[in-house]
Amino acid sequence: DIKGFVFDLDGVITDTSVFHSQAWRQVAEKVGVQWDDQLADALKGISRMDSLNLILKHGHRENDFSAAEKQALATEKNTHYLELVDQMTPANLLPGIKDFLTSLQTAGYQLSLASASKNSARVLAKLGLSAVFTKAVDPTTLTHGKPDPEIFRRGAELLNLDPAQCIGVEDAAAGIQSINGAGETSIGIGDPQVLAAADINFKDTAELTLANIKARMA
Ligand code: G16
Ligand code: MG
Repeated sequence: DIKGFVFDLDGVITDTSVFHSQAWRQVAEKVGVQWDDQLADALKGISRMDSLNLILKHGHRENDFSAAEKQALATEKNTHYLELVDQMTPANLLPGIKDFLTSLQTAGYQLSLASASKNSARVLAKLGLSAVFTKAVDPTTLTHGKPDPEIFRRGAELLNLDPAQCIGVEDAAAGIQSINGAGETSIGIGDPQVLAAADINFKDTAELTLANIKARMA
């Protein structure tokens, strides 16, 4: 029986992926790496430094920067990203998310957060969700990021639940892989072709309701 939900943040609860992309694009173009949608998709759910490495590789510039230079580029991205985050309000919640979270709490499900973002506490506060997600995996304590199962396994542990008792919700292919590897039921939000590995697919967050989930699990 399902007793808990482990949520990704960016792209599921709010669309910070647009802000991440905007901030990364500026850095990519500054170092002469051409931006495209496929690159933007590949960065979803990936840690900050892994994202930078992927961008540099995409432009065949992976050997052109020292560790210190890379750190400076990552910091520059984050500064720009936080300027965008600080303009967020509860209006930035994706469609249906507020009602879905309330319905889960009312039905007695436990909730935790499995976001790769070091800024998730700040984003949650902006969205008015700090009290809803009192349990969040600290990404700085992870050995491996998504697609490794560690982060979603830890999300279940925070709830004192077995992974089989949890549903993980994700918008990124790397995240679905992490949920599946952890042994949880995976819900993919977005393009079902990109998220073909998910147990259940919804095209957007408006479809995310307990009734729809139960219908798909039956
Ligand atoms: C998110 C985003 C990623 C981002 C990562 C790290 O993961 O999807 O694109 O690179 O967080 O973010 P930060 O630079 O804020 O630490 P998730 O797991 O919430 O989708
Ligand atoms: Mg995400």
